[in-house]
Amino acid sequence: MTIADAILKDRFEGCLLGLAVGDALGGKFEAQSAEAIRARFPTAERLIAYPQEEIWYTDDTQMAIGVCEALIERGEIVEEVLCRAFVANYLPSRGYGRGARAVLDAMEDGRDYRQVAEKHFPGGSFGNGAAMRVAPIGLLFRDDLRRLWEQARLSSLPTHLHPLGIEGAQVLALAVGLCSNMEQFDRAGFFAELLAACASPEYRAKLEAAALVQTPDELAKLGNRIEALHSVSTAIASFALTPESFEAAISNVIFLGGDTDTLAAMAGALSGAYLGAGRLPARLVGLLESSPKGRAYLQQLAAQLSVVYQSE
Ligand code: F2R
Ligand code: MG
Ligand code: MG
Repeated sequence: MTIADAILKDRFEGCLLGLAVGDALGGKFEAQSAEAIRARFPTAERLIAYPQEEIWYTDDTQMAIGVCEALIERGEIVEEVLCRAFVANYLPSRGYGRGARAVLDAMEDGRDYRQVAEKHFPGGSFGNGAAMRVAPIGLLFRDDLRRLWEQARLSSLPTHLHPLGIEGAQVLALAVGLCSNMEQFDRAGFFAELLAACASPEYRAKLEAAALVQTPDELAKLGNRIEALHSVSTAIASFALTPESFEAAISNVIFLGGDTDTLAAMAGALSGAYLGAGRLPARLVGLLESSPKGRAYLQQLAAQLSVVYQSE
C-alpha cells in the first residue's frame, strides 16, 4: 500500500466513523433546546466527555450504511439495490422521520413505495434524511463532481422527491467530496465550489450566509431543524469554522439543540473526511456500539469503499 492509499483509507474511515460518532452523541440530545443542553454542559470538553458507556447511532448512520453497502455492491446507485439495503437495515426504533417510515414500511411490504414518497408529503419530502445518509457518495465520486451531484440525486429519490430535499443531499455530498480531497483547508475555495454548484436561490442564500459565519453563536441563524434547507448549511458552516477540530465541529452544532443527531452526523462526516480517522477522538470512537453493524463494520465498509474507489 502506498502512503496515498493509507491516507485515502484513513479519510474514508474518518468520514464514516465521524458520521456515526456525531450521530450517536447528538442523538442523546435530539429535540432538546439549546438552553437545556448548555445548562448541563457549559463547555465542549464537558459535552465530549459525557458518554461513559457504549453510544448508539440512529437512523442517520443506519441509512448511510445502506448507501455504502449499495455502492460497494454495484459501484454506483441502483435504486433497487439501495432500497433492498435500506429495508435489510431498517429498525424503526433508531428514530426515523414520519415520512421516511411510511416509505420504508411500503418498501418492506412490497407496496408501491414511490407512490407513498410522492403522496405522504405532497411534492415530496424536504426533510434532511437524504442529506444525512449521503456522505459515502461524496467519498466515492470525489474525483468526478458532476457524477457526484447526479449520484446524490439518485440516492435521494426513493424517499425524498422535493427539490430542496434532493439539493440538500447534493450539497452535502459535494462538501464531503471536497473535504476528502483537501490537504489544507481552503475556506474561500470550499465555499466558492459549493456556491458554483448549488442550483436554487434558497441554498445559495444559506451557503452565502454560511460562508460569513465567524463564531459558533452565528451558527444558530442558519437553522437547527429537521428540514434539509435548515440544517445542511449549518453543519457545513460548523465544520468550516473549526476544520482542525472534530470535537468543536460536532459540539458547536449539538449546542444549537433541535435536530442534534443529524447536525452532528453531517458535521462529523465532513470533519472526519478532512481529518481522517486518526484524528478523531479515540475515546468516543471506542465507545461506538459494538453491534454486528457497529464500529468494526463501519471500518470494514470504509476499507471496501476505498477499494471500489481505487478500481474505478
Ligand atoms: N425523525 C427523527 N427524530 C424523531 C424521532 C422520533 C421518535 N424517536 C420516534 O421513534 O418516533 N429523526 C430523523 O428524521 C430526520 C430525517 O427525516 P427524513 O428521513 O427526512 O424524514 P421525513 O419524514 O421525510 O422528513 C422529516 C420531517 O420533515 C418535515 N417535512 C418533510 N417534508 C415535508 C413537506 N413536504 N411538507 C411538510 N413537512 C415536511 C416533516 O415534519 C417530516 O416528518 C433526521 O433528523 C433523523 O435523525
Ligand atoms: Mg437520527
Ligand atoms: Mg435527526
